[in-house]
Amino acid sequence: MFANRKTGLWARRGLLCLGLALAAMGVRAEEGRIAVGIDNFTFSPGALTIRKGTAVTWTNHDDIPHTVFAVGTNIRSKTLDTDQSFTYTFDKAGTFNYICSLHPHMKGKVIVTE
Ligand SMILES: [Cu+2]
Repeated sequence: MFANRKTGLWARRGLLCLGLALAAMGVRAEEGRIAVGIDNFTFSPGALTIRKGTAVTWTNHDDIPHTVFAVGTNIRSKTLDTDQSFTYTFDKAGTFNYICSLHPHMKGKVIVTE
C-alpha cells in the first residue's frame, strides 16, 4: 500500500515535469512567430523584445497604406494596403527602431536578444 502511494507520487511528479516541459515548449513556439498590428496609424505593440531568429509579421488593418522601414537595415516592406502583411526574421541581436516611411511619426521598436 505504502509502496503504491509512493509510486503514485512519483508518477504525479513525472506528469508535472512533463507538463512544465510542454508549457516551456509552447512559450518557445509562440516566440517563433510574433504579430504586430497596424491600427489607426499605430504599431501595436509598439515595442517588442524577442529572441534572435524570431519572425515578426506586421499586418495593416487601416484603410490607408503603410510601410515598415528601419533606416540603415534591410527591414523595408513594400507599401502595405489594407490587410496586407510583411514578415521579417530578425537574425541579429540589437535594437531596431522603425517607422512607416509614408507617415514618419509612426514609430516602433524591436529589441532582439541572443
Ligand atoms: Cu503609415
